[in-house]
Amino acid sequence: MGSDLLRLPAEAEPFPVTRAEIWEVSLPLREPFVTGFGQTSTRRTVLLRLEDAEGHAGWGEGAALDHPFYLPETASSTYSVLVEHALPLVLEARPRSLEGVAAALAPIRGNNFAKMAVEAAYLALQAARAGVSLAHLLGGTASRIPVGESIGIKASLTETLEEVGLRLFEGYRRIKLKIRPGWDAEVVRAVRRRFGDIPLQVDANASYRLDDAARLNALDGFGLLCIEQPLGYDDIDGHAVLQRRLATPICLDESLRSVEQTRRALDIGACRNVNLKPGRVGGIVASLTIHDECRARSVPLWCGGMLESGIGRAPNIALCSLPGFVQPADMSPASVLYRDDVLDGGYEVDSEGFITVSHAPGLGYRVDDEKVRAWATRGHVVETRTLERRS
Ligand code: OSB
Ligand code: MG
Repeated sequence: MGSDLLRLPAEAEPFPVTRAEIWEVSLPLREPFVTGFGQTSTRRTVLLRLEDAEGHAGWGEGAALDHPFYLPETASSTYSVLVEHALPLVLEARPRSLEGVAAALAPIRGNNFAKMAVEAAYLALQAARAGVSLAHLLGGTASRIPVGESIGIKASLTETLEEVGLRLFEGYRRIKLKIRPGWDAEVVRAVRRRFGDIPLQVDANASYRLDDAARLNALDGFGLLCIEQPLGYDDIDGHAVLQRRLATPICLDESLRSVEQTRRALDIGACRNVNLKPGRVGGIVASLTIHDECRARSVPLWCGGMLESGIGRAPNIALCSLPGFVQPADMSPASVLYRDDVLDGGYEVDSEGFITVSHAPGLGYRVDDEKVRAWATRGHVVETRTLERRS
């Protein structure tokens, strides 16, 4: 299991956690994010903080959305699974490695965002203890990663063109337009007319049916990098049929929730391009395996986003420094999505459209604990030394 790139010591100390905090926080989204699955207007997310006896801390995020319209998991289900199952399992198993954490969580079916929170917090804690960065632990090599913007469905073409123009001016290296039946060829045509041959792709978030193939064929003439998740969230086979009828590469997002599903989709030609979200596939170990698989097959791989807080984006940026990530990531900084972030400082996108990979130890960014507490809608603390629990 896992990748030979991982630089964690194979036999570290058994799970060195003396205190764990789970927080559900409500982030101040600047504007509702509209997609083929509907509108996301509030952004609760779940944060996990693991602390060791020396006071080192590691943060992770379980970035399911507030609602079950993207995938079945929600912020609420992630919170309960973490409190009731995921955290107790790792505290009981006391794994000594990231692979051990993944193995301890394996009895939990699905609930991938909750698993990612635990793996990410564990990795950040180990990085803090070793005084190294997440990118170093993962064996990343790139010092900066290219970024694209994912632009939600707007009230008008004018608003869309304004936002595309702004992001291109700021340096973003690729534009992704959210589409759905009725908001597709027209918006793509308008963007091509105004901005010419820019790197452009679309994301349908499972809002089409195979019967709409003609409608999707209309997009073939625009030279798109890919069409992301046109069909049902669970429909790998349908995408294989559709891909044979489309010239544009299909990229899967919702349908790839495990290593096995990713292999199957690639084996049967359901996609030619992979959007990897570590939370969607159940963690960092699964992400490393998918990375290696895509690299071995020369499949273009890129990192998607879940409108995470900076805590959730940090391990994703570190992963993007691995050589298999060849296309820009959906990784707009918190300053674009939120009025404020739980990170103190965080990261920005430079004028050439890159994020500099953090080489600071641990998570790589300073978490503002006061903001976490101020935005918390609920929390759960476990002190493992005394086994005292309170809610
Ligand atoms: O389909 O890629 C998606 C956000 C939430 C849920 C699903 C998706 C998205 C995005 C936003 O496209 C990308 C980002 O986090 O910046
Ligand atoms: Mg998507």
